[in-house]
Amino acid sequence: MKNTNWYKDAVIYQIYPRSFCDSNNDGFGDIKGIISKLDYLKDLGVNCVWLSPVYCSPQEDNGYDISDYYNIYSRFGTMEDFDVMLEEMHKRGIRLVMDLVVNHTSAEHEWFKQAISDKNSKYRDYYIFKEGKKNGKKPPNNWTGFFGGSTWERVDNSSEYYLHLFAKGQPDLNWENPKVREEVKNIMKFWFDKGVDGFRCDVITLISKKQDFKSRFPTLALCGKDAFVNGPRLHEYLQELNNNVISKYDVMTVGETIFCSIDDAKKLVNPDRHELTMIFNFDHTDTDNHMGVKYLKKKFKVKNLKKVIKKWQLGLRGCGWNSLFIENHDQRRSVGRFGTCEEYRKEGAKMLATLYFFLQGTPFIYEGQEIGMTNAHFKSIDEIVDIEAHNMYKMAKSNKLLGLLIKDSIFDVSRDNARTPMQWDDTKYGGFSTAKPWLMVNENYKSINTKESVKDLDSIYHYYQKLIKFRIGNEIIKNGTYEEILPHNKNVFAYRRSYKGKDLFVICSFAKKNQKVKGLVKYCKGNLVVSNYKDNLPNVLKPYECRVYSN
Ligand code: TEU
Repeated sequence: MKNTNWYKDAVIYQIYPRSFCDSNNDGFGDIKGIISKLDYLKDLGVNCVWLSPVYCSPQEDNGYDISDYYNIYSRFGTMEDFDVMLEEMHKRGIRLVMDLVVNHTSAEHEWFKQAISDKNSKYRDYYIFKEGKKNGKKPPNNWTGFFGGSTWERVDNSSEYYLHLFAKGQPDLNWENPKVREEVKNIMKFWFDKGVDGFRCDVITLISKKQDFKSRFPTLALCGKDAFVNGPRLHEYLQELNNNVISKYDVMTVGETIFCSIDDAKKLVNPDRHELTMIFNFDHTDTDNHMGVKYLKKKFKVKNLKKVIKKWQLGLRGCGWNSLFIENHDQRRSVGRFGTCEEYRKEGAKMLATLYFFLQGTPFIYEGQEIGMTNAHFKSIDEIVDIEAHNMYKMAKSNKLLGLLIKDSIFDVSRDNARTPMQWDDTKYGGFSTAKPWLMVNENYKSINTKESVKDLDSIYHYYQKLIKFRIGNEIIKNGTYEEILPHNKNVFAYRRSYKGKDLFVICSFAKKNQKVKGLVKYCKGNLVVSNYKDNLPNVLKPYECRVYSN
């Protein structure tokens, strides 16, 4: 099947179904709710949706723990609802990318139920069971997982353990087993045959594990990481999926690849290698934490962001395609992050939007980002639902050192900051539902909501609409070179995109106050494409000011 590279002109909107829109007022978002907002997405201008998991799941990790890959979780709706949603999306020229979570299943999946109840089950080898040490009193090794704690759970009445890099309810699949790979191919074919346009592949670089399963030198977090990140057979597995399934459809795949170097990425997204279309790398979202662990906060510096953006813009040029994002369901909101503040919410949100929307790659917008939704400022752990934050909270309480390191960041960086219900209007629960939602609504919904944003022509919503319109089909943004300008200015991030003699100058200030920028006028020539201020001073940038000139 000829791949039309449609993703190069895509602007993708991520929907977190639990928090988007509740049509049957049970306090939980659903598919009919999504259908009711498709015209809103059409008007915004996006032409593709990434839908976080809607499959059957006990929801221990909000759907990233799947118990049946071929059916829809009842609180989200039915397969009929799904088919209507897909048809209504395609009618509006909106493609659909689903979430493929196949590093692990739910412990409620029939495969795992049989695997754990019968040592001789054919499904036992679908997972990773290992003999524990000291007759099972101790786990097979000292690996530690993404939600904290050991990656091993002991099997009842046995000296064996099973591997789970995330929650106990998310046992890892054994990709060494060709039957497991066949299962994954069948799942992908099922949804592609339904007309789905692609997959976001959850923690896809964890599927291959080094088979020694030996303990590693102890580390503060993710001990054993070298054994389960970018494992030895990763590329072989991805090429098998691509050759057998993905290449047969005009679809895209975006892999979630934590701890991924540029060299790793080149292997993963080089079209000649037939693996993935693009990846999500987290170098830019790790500019305000230590070791890629969001709970170990670090002061954000513009120079670090400049460095990683330049690395990826130049590094993948001609050998791969970047994804571009500043928010998702695992990251706290960008307003108040990356050097911005809530005092300048509008200016800061528009500046960050401008910064990443003129880069080469496919931009993603996370639900609520287009209206500048903010973090929730949780005051107690009881307000939080996310398993990761609860685990961190327990660990901080039981481990003094860890407590010292992370206790003040848990509420700030918790993933639930991104998962508060979508704010549609100023009615109760922000118009998300008429029933009490599964997670608290951000108390600022009366002033920050889509109804207000659509009415206010100077809103962040209309600014994104303008950026999307300008960028789709723009050859300079799509194919132009990337060159940093004003590299030494520690408060200004600026770059030039050039293509066939045409330029775009993108200038973004990260300063909370006016700042004189020597040599700025040199770049302020041609048409002013966008700015987050109505009037601009020659050599001065106002707080979080951004401008784009084309000539
Ligand atoms: O996230 C993987 C992942 O890297 C995040 O868990 C991240 O490491 C974590 O938030 C660090 O703080 C994917 C999904 O996006 C996430 O929602 C799931 O919880 C996870 O995989 C397991 O499926």
